[in-house]
Amino acid sequence: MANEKTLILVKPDGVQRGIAGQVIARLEATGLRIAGMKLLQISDGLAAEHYGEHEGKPFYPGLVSFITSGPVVAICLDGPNAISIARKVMGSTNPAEAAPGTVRGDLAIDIGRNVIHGSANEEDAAREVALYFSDVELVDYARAIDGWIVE
Ligand code: DAT
Ligand code: MG
Repeated sequence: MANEKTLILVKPDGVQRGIAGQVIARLEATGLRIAGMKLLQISDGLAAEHYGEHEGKPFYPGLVSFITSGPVVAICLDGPNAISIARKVMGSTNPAEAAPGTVRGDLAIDIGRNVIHGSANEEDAAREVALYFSDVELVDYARAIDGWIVE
């Protein structure tokens, strides 16, 4: 099992709606470990760095204005297959197609207000974690319960 770190954002809609705790609880309940977490307001510059791959697409201006419209909760999750496990908990990008039981399937209805971001692959995860967290903000620690989560 590959140990990975991934970057999660509870987007401004999730914070404004008061469901950040629910989203975090679903991720925590997988057994993945929270390595870093903070509330911040994303600047235009950080939004452009984060979503550079989408620059030029029709939805890009709306995406940047949305992600900078209020605070987000940034979380770094750590554990075996953290990237794909977090993506599974998130559900498909479009909430209308996201499976029940996923964050987007259960808590959202619009692709432009889909509550959560999660890194898509190892390269994105490394880049995105470094965008939001410095080394000292990422904590490596053991949990007494770890042996009940990973064999
Ligand atoms: P994901 O967030 O699932 O990784 P993505 O990287 O393709 O999806 O897109 C980033 C965000 O941009 C996505 O969460 C919502 C928005 N978005 C993507 N496609 C869109 C579209 N066709 N219309 C409006 N917003 C879109
Ligand atoms: Mg993406």
